[in-house]
Amino acid sequence: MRTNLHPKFAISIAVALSLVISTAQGEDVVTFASWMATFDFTAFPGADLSPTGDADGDGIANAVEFVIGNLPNQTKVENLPTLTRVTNPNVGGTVLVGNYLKFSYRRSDASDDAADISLDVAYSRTDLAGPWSIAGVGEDGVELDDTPNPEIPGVDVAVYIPLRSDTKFFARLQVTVP
Ligand SMILES: [Ca+2]
Ligand SMILES: [Ca+2]
Repeated sequence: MRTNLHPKFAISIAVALSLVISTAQGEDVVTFASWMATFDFTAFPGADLSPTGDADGDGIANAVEFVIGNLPNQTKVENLPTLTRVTNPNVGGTVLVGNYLKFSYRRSDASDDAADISLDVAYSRTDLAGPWSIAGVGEDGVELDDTPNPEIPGVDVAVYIPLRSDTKFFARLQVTVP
């Protein structure tokens, strides 16, 4: 997805979803697998129920559906992260002076509780191929805000990354599952 938000500045932005598989093992009761087990997949015989699988064929991997509060057995493209350009954003009562890229995504409480799901926001000022930086609050001027979203239930997270002399900017949500 690439959108020219402000042609005057010729900023091009892109949002991507990526999935990283690691060998770490979680021990909490809530896991990706236990979440998947709560859904009926009879409408999708032979569906790939793994974290990287896309059981309902909507292009969103099962683990990402978990994170953003979507349904892994409903073929619907919705609630994807967004990236917008903002100026002097008010973040939790503090005005951040200057131009920022605001990366917004949904985080379900269930996925936050799951021991085997971790999440990073990564961004690149260079290219979709990277190098990617992991957004950390207070690092590189990055700030974060979140507000409850009872619909998921979970939170809507906004990550603010200062815009420098960038002509391109890319951000992505990285979901890591064992
Ligand atoms: Ca899917
Ligand atoms: Ca879905």
